[in-house]
Amino acid sequence: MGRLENRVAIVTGGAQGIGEAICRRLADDGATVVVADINGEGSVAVATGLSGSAVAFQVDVGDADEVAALFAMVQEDFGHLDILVNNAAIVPFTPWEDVDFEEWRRIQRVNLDGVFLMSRGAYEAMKDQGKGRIINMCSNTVFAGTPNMAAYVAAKGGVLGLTRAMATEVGGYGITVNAVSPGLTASAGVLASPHQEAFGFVETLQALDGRGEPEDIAPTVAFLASDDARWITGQLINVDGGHIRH
Ligand code: NAD
Ligand code: 4PL
Repeated sequence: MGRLENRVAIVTGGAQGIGEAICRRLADDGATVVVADINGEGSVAVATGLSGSAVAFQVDVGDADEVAALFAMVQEDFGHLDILVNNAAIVPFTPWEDVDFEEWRRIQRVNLDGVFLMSRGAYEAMKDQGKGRIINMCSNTVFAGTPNMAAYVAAKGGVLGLTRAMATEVGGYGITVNAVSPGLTASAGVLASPHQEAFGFVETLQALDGRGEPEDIAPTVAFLASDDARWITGQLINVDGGHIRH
C-alpha cells in the first residue's frame, strides 16, 4: 500500500524534466496523477508510462479558461482533489538588457499568474474536504540572484510570498501550502539551454559533489504531499546539494 493511495494529484509541467520525475514518484507512491502540461503529446507520453492510473490534460496554466476546464474535468472524472504540484514554468536565459515589458509579462503570466490560477482552483476543490496539499516549485535563484533570469527570479519570489500568505489563509481548511527550491538541475529544459554550461561553476558552490537530477527533487515533493508532512506549512525547502544554506 503506497502512502499516496487513493489520492488524486495534479502536476503541472509534468510532460518533462522535474515535473515528469514528480509524476513518476507520486504514481509510484500510489497516487492517481493528472499530467497537466501545455505540451499535450508529451503529457500523454508521460501519463502512459506511469504506474497505476494516470491521465494527461493539455493546459496553459496562464489561461484562466483552460485552467477552469482542468478543474471541471478533475471534479467530473475523480470527484475530489488531494494534491496540486505547481511545477510548470518557463526557464528563460535572458540578459537584463533584453528583458523588455513583453518578456517580463511572458514570464509572469506563466510562472506567477499560472501558480495563482491553479492554486485558486485547487483551493475551491479542496476547501470542503478538510484536507489538501499544495506544493509550489520555487528556485534557489531567489537567494542567489542568478544572472540572465531577472523576470524568473522575480516570479519565484512572488511564488514564495504566495506560499506563505496562502498557507496562513487556508490552514483552517486543513490545506498545507509549501515550496520546494531546487538548485540548478539537469532537466530536459536546462540541458537544452545555456544554463547547462553552469553545472561546473554551481558544483563549486554546493556542499555536495555532483549534479542535481530531477529524481533528486521529486522525493521531497512526495514527502510534502504525504500525511507525514501534516504539521508543515508555509515553508520553503532547499533541495540543491547545499548550494544555498538558508
Ligand atoms: P522544463 O523546461 O524541463 O519543463 C517545464 C515543463 O513545463 C515543460 O513540460 C513545459 O511544456 C511546461 N510548461 C511551460 N509552460 C507551460 C504553461 N504555460 N502551461 C503548462 N505547462 C507549461 O523545466 P524544469 O527544469 O523541469 O523545471 C520545472 C520546475 O522546476 C520549474 O518551476 C522551474 O522553475 C523549477 N526549477 C528548475 C530548476 C532547474 O535547474 N532545472 C531549478 C530551480 C527550479
Ligand atoms: C542556480 O532555477 O536555480 C540556473 C535555471 N542556476 O533555473 C533555475 C540555478 C537555473 C538555478 C536555476
